[in-house]
Amino acid sequence: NVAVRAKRGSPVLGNSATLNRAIYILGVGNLGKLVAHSLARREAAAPVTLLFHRPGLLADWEASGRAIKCTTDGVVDTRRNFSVELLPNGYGTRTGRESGSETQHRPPPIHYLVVTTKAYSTLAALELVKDRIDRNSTILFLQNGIGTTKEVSDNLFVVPNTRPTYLAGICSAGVYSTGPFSIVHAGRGPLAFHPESLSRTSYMSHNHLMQQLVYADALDAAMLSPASLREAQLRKLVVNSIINPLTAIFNCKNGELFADPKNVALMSILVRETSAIVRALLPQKSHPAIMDTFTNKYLEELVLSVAEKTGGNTSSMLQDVRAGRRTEIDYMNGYLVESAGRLNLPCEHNAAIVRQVRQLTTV
Ligand code: KPL
Repeated sequence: NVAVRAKRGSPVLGNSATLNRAIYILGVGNLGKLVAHSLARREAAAPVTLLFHRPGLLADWEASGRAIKCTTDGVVDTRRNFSVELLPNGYGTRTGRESGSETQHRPPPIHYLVVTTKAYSTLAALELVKDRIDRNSTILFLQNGIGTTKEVSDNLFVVPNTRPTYLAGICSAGVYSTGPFSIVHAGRGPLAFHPESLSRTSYMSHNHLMQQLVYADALDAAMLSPASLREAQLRKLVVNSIINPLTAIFNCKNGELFADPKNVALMSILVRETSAIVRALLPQKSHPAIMDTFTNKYLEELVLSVAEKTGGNTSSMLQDVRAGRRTEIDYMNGYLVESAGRLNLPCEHNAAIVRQVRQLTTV
């Protein structure tokens, strides 16, 4: 693998102003909490600020003793070194009156941001902080599915040379919640990222966020080459586009899905259609060893093994359906259908899955 991993303990580059800049976390679900906690547990941790998009989170935060508790292999680790910020619906918090006129606090700029919201909330969430982000900022997108960075560029940071540096990332860690700010890190899984565009701040040696991520041991973070990241994203897309909607449709845990041979047969049909689409989305001239990881057989085995390893999980899509939330189907099978349309490839099965999942929710 072409992972470029910074050596543990190598000197942290950057001046003290850079090192004191906070890393903001937008989307404090399970993954957001894991990233925040992992960054905060380092000895020389960078300041971490949690961005709350609703007052209820602030109440939960207070009730949790203003701490994130993370349990790994039965060992509980509680961290309190966070700042929190409640995002208002527009910026400027009233602080008082001066000479009869109201003064406003300008919220600080955001240099480093990790976005762990649901894929479909990305735009709305980033809209709240976009005025604090500029071309010197770096945003790591860590979400299920594919398509959010394009959406953000098309709608928020429209002018290419004023855009922040985007890090496209994926994370396979298994995390579940045991309380509002209490998580269990149940399965270690790598966090892989790569800058989507090249700018000065895209280089690991210039980028404080990238360095902090790779130094956070619990994250197993590494920068991959663009091709390797794309391959990993597409493999994860195949897994998510099968396990997530099928568990939502059949209303079962991941480990129960393939106990029924009918579902195994359905999975094979979906893998056949999906693998043809993702193979066409792979970087051109992918190495034959990589192509071997996109065969129907390999992908079927991958789906079965993830379903088994995460057997006790309720998939994120089934959780969304049960909670009456919107699902991420548009960024999973929806992305496949859209790509197949462009590439002139068959996608009737994925299209049917998209329709079925949409019918499960009213939002
Ligand atoms: O990523 C997942 C999800 O639920 O979104 C899987 C791998 C299916 C584990 O539950």
